[in-house]
Amino acid sequence: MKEEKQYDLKKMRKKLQKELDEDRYTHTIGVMDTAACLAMRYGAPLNQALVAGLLHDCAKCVPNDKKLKLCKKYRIKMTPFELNAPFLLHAKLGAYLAKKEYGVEDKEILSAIACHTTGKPGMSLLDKIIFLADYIEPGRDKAPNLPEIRRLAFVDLHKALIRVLADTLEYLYASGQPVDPMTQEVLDYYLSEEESE
Ligand code: DGI
Ligand code: FE
Ligand code: FE
Repeated sequence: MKEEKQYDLKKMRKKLQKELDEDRYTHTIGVMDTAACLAMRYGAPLNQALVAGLLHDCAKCVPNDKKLKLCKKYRIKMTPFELNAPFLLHAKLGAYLAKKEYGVEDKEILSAIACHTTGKPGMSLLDKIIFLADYIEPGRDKAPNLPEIRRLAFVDLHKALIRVLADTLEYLYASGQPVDPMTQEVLDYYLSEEESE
């Protein structure tokens, strides 16, 4: 078996704490711990889950105009939707910063960070773990059905993923927020995957 790369999590945490406000940092630690639990449950590499969980929101506290500026500067591909909803860019920009500022080269970790907000079709196990951990970490309290989804996440990862995608879309439509076509595409992808099983 390939040996897992050891990251200096303590050093990463220190650096990250300077970039995030207190609530976001607390959320981040919740995601890191929850991702580790899910990795234990589903047999994903623990170190990847810890690092991806820790860094998934590393670009969250960058002001939106600066997110756009940095994405342009670093030639990160932006969709027309993201240009109008730059808060979504914290995921892609976060993956870039994880590499540039925190020295993470692992493409699987960078992918999980990049797709943690909308998801993407064909997510890896690690992508799914970070996506779910972000939604169910202990500090979250606003989403509906949290107790059920928290339980489901440890029983059936796939079903939990579909619930989170469906609930997120329902919330966005109900509250009149614009929906990234990617968010809808991902739910459709996983629903059709379920049908073909
Ligand atoms: O960064 P976090 O707050 O931890 O969580 P996140 O990265 O999942 O971002 C959360 C928000 O992103 C949540 O309120 C739902 C929202 N979101 C996901 N897909 C879309 C979206 N918001 C809009 N407007 N459109 C989307 O398609
Ligand atoms: Fe996020
Ligand atoms: Fe988050």
